[in-house]
Amino acid sequence: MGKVWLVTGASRGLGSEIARAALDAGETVVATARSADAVHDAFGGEHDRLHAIALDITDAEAANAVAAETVERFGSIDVLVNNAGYAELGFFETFTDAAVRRQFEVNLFGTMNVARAVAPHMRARRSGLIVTISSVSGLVSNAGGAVYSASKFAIEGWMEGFAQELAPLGIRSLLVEPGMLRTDFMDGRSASFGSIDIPDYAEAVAQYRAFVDEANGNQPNDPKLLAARIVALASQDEAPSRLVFGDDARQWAGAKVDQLRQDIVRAADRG
Ligand code: NJP
Repeated sequence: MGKVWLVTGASRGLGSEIARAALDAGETVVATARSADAVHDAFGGEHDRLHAIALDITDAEAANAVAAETVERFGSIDVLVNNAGYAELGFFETFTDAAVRRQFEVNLFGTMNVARAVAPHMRARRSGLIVTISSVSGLVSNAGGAVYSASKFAIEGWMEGFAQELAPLGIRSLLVEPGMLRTDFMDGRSASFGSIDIPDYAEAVAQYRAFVDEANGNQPNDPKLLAARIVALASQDEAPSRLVFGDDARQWAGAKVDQLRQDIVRAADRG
């Protein structure tokens, strides 16, 4: 038996591609989403080394139960892929407080729930890899992405520190910052949009919605390629701790780094 992978958000998009790539590499995969049937549908039914379990990542007890069941059945969790997430898209003031909290409940606290459930099992074996699907929006924010970016910046800050706490215990971390991937991410099946009309933003919001509609289904990056990279990196002993994926992501992240460097130098010049 190869390694044991636990993947969240494996019913669609990047998560299902990662699960598929891991299966193709001979690994055992516990694939989760809010409905186990949705996972089975994504894989066209049963597969020897695929085990579908329902997990809403906002349910901490369910996350503990899935981690315990995985270890009991397969002996370990070697790779956790904390992938499940979605986007609240639109201008900040067009969101209710409840929508902003929902974004954090899933993207940040849900992701923490799963890490908290899995880390004790990895610590006990002094080994494991936690792959966290962040976003280039965890490094760079733009008009229309403030709420989503806030949740992904939070993931970056949390995971950057947590990774240093885990490293001495033999557990590695890979933070993944993709650019735009061709998944359901921008589709009404996944994304939510701000619901409050504010005339001051009306024109800019309409332009932003047109950009999202245009981009939906035409994103430049193939999730299969990213999934293959993640599976390849997981098999290396000296894998990098970050993967900025896609020309768009590398360009945005590079511009942000340049801007930060300039800001730091300018601030120093002013004493
Ligand atoms: O999106 P999509 P992606 N509990 O919508 C699951 C990040 N990212 O594959 O609805 C458990 O095709 C959902 O399952 P379900 C992004 O932020 C993307 O692109 O239950 N699962 C489905 O399997 C996210 O972290 C882009 O059937 C929950 C999956 O999440 C990751 O990539 C760019 C759930 C979403 O599939 C995967 O998103 C970027 C919950 N509460 C980062 N809520 C991009 N696509 O452009 C949702 O930089 N799911």
